[in-house]
Amino acid sequence: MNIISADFLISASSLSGLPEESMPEIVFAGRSNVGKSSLLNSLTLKKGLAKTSSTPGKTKLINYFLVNGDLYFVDLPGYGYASVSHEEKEQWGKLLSAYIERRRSISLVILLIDSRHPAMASDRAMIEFLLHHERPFGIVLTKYDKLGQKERVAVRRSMESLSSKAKFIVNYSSFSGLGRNDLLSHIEHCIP
Ligand SMILES: Nc1nc2c(ncn2[C@@H]2O[C@H](COP(=O)(O)OP(=O)(O)OP(=O)(O)O)[C@@H](O)[C@H]2O)c(=O)[nH]1
Ligand SMILES: [Mg+2]
Repeated sequence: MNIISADFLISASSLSGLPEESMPEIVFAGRSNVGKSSLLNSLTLKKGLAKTSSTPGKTKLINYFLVNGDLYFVDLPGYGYASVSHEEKEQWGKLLSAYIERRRSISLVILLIDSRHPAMASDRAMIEFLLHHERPFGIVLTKYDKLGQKERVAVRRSMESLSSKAKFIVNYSSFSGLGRNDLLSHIEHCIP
């Protein structure tokens, strides 16, 4: 698919603040600081579209972007961020799970996993959650530009067990654009 337009639509802090379920949604989920907002900017070729930061916990709300006038990209706050309070974590965990469980218009969840730390417990829990709720998901291995040759082999190996469960696994770098075309074509195939 080509992205012709991408514009910020709305930020929501609860399910009641979400837009009507009138368009397919592509959701970007993953641990805090994994590169969700950067990936959104790189996919849309719009640098400042989603706010990014080297400090984890930058995205705090569910952010909707209208793409090509007929679908939503949804940027989620990250999970697994150590420095927030227990209550905040619990509150966000509830919102995240309720969103993924109940939102019927989700066409695809793109789960971002840091290619340098591929088998973290919180990511595995997220995969179990998606499988349990029968949500179609694909995996993007982020920050691939940071990997050396040995790490590339290691990450491929640790992803092998998931390759039958995920719709796709894409190696990605928001800095170089590696994986961009690949991911866009996967997204296109998941839009009803
Ligand atoms: N080397 C490299 N760094 C990246 C890449 N993508 C993101 N980063 C860096 O990782 C940090 C976090 O990026 P964000 O896009 O803000 O991450 P996020 O997942 O949206 O984070 P939260 O909103 O806090 O959950 C920033 O310092 C980015 O510059 C990448 O492909 N390569
Ligand atoms: Mg973010």
